Amino acid sequence: KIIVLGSNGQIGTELVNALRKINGDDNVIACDIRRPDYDIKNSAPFEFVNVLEKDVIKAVFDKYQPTQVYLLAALLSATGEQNPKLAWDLNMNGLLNVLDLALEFKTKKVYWPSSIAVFGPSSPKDNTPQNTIMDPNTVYGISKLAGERWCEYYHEKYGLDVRSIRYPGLISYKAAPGGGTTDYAIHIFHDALKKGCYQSFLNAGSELPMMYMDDAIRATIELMDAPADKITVRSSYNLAGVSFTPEVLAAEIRKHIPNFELTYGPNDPRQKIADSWPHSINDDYAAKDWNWKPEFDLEKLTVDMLDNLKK
Ligand code: VAH
Repeated sequence: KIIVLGSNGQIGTELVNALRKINGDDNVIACDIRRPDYDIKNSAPFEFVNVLEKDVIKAVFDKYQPTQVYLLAALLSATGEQNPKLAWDLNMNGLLNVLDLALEFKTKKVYWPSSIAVFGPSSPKDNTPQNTIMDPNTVYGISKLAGERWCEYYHEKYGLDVRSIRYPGLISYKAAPGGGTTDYAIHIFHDALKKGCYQSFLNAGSELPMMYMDDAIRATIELMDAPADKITVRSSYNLAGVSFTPEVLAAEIRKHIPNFELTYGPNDPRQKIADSWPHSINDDYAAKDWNWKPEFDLEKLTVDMLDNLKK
């Protein structure tokens, strides 16, 4: 059995589908604090779980005896800044609860997502290496960096097989993103189709590392399927997809919606967050250790987003 905590979120929604296709519906237990938008009585297994309530997670572990656990419940960068203590509590104690239970129940593999938000103003901006200066200045980034250290610690000290990826900003059409700095790259597609224009909260030239959700899900499953002795990074793997600015994304959208207009809003707190992050990521370790290769470039992801949102 596989447990997915945070199953209703932007990543969880698609990861649960992908894992169910591979492992069968009943073998993947979706868990979230919120009710999903489908009928849970007649669906594949769903459990209400708040990752801060260890006894509740423990009851779920006890019921299903999972071989794998994915912990996706978290507060993202922009929401985290509005409630720093809650972000720290949820992102950190949620992780520690799951790591402890995975040890107790001898869970074979644990997955936990990190983010390129672990980098900060002093990190190199271009082709940011796996190992470099890391001085995140958002509570989200601080919690992800601390979480990476804990993952490596549980691996070194207790032999727990925990694996992680530093996701770039993720672009998808199925579930809404939850309060991140990279969310503009999703809203822009919705508004382009609906209104023909979009007001960006980031500047024209804000280049950020991004990735299409299909690539992110495939990367996650490929990392989890890789033989343990190939995994040389036990904190979290750098992963690169495609890097672009709002301006460049708008130009790509205009190839399909020629009159699309992009304007820029008044100064937004998310600009400062974006300014502290890398422009592009070096993912040589992922390529070497488990053959990572992205499939979606800007052209391909733009076509796929527009096609699917039109439906
Ligand atoms: C955020 N999407 O914007 C997240 C992310 C790379 C950024 O982790 O907060």
